[in-house]
Amino acid sequence: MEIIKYTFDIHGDDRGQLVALEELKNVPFDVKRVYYMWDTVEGVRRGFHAHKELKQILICVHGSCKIHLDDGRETKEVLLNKANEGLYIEGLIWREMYDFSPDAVLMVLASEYYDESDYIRNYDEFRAAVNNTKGSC
Ligand code: T46
Repeated sequence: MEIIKYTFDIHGDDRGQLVALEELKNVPFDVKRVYYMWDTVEGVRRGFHAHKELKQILICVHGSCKIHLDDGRETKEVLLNKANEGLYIEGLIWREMYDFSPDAVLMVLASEYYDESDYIRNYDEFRAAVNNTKGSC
């Protein structure tokens, strides 16, 4: 599984730092939704699902967290700890977010509006969907 991380330009000066995110410029899709999570309780693991169509970029704009990725063939762990670094996730990838620092703010840019029918929240269903995809290649 290829890990795709974007490093966004920092427009820093003596006042501080600034990152600009622009759809179809440094973000590879139309951004229909932005959401973010913070105050994540110590030891909590979130996610536990895959998406059928959704494309997303995860940016830990403050603090740090880790992302567990599983494409049904292999798993990888990704550390997010830079406000100008984004993890791109598309396709059938099971994801879990964990090891949130107490000050972590995880922001997500998404290509679609919230749609529960795009979620696969059962791991066995996820594996079956991956196998179906393999079969159709
Ligand atoms: C993902 C990972 C990285 C909404 O009403 N609208 C939204 O846009 C979102 C994202 C969530 N919700 C509601 C649905 C649940 O009642 O907020 C609640 C928490 O959502 P969920 O349990 O799905 O959150 P996570 O942290 O497990 O997963 C989220 C995203 O849902 C998911 O798409 O890829 O972050």
